[in-house]
Amino acid sequence: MKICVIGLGYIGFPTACLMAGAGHEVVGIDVNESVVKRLRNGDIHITDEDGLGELAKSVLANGALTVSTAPVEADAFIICVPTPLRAVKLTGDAAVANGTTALNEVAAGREVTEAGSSTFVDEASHPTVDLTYLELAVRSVAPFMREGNLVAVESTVPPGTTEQVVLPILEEHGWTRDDIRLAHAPERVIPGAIMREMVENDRVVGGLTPEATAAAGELYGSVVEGDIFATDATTAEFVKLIENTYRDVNIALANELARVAEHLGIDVQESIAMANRHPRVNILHPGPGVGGHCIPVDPHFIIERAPQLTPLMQAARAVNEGMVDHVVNVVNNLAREERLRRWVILGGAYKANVADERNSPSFAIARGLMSLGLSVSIHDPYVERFSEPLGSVIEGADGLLVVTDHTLYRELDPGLVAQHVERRFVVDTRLCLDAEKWEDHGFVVRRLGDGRKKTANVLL
Ligand code: SAJ
Repeated sequence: MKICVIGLGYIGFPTACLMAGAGHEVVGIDVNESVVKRLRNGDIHITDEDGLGELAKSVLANGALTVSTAPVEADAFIICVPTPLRAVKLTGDAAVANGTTALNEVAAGREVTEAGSSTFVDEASHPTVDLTYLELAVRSVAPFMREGNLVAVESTVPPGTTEQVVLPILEEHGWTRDDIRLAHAPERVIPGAIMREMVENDRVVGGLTPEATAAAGELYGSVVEGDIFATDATTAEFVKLIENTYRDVNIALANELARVAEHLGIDVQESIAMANRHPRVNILHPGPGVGGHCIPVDPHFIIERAPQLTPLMQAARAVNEGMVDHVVNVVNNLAREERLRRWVILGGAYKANVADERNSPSFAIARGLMSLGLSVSIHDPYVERFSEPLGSVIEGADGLLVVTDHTLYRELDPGLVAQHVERRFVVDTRLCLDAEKWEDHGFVVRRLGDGRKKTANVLL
């Protein structure tokens, strides 16, 4: 089968490689000319996913995967472009509009205002999906389509988007839902283990017609070893969103418990570990906030469709976003008490052992600390611009703040660190350091959610 994959990012590129490795003829499309140029030279632009580099090099070398900046005719089009958030200012009637209205307004190109990822949901302003890239992608492939072609939308979208936004664009080009195959086929792979999960995970596919669902199931069946579950497009969209929303709410519970534990003089890590020994309890880990391009974003795609019906999801978002301020306060209080001016944040990536820094809490924390007059540097072995040798970055530091639990930091030798720093203070927001070991080397260790030590004045 000839497949055109639109968008060669963290999802589209591995998908293109796997499809090419499975014997399909694949053309990968990206509007970013430098990515296309690099790939044409065999230079793989995503370097932190095990197994991707080898496969990519081989399918590019044998011609199973070619890359271009413009679509070509194909049997199937897989769309993997970003669907970020932006805020729509709602006024008058629109302020009480339900999600359908908001979605349609965005789809119709209504004027919007830019918003950062940390926008709070309130009555006047809901962060909503920005479907610009998806719309452009669909418009770009429409002229290359033939009857019976499959369009599989992988991008995460609010429920109803495939039917209410994608289909109308194709209809403008003369297609109906019956003479093409249009489906939503959400990805659900975890960054850091994409190549394994893309093959092993179960998959949900939902078409606008039974024929579209079957066509999508057949396409993904050629690379997926997990089970493929068939449904309608809107359910498939919803399933994807509730997976990430479940995780966001669970992490918010852990974060709220961390703050309660600080207040009550309890250690949250020990408490959660014990509670999780119950056969039906699985509380996730507290931390400095929820980063990445999925979990902090996806709940908003449900919230925007049903703002009045989602107080729990909105509260979870606010709790997780509030962790940045909490960490800033903890560090600031400690810094004032102990006169610690020079801080080094360990970790710029949004989570352990990846290079992805999108929506990482590190930057919001760094900005918060700098606005309070502290000096801040960031180190990260995975993020090129922060990857100077750790020893030189922490040289003369007064305090270390662990924001990302990279294995390198978990395994740091406090004895070696002590040789570089000026003062021995460390704040661990990931609960990933062996506190006793660090204390043995003379460090004062502050751990998120640890209220047992007499640090309430510092932590609250
Ligand atoms: N985090 C915590 N505590 C935890 C787990 C995570 O604070 O216990 C933080 C992480 O540090 C990170 C953020 O949450 O900042 C998100 O990380 P993650 O590992 O939970 O998830 P992602 O964003 O890397 O990938 C998620 C996955 N979704 C689920 O596990 C339900 C993945 O399967 C999805 O495919 C992906 O979103 C996506 O593309 O939607």
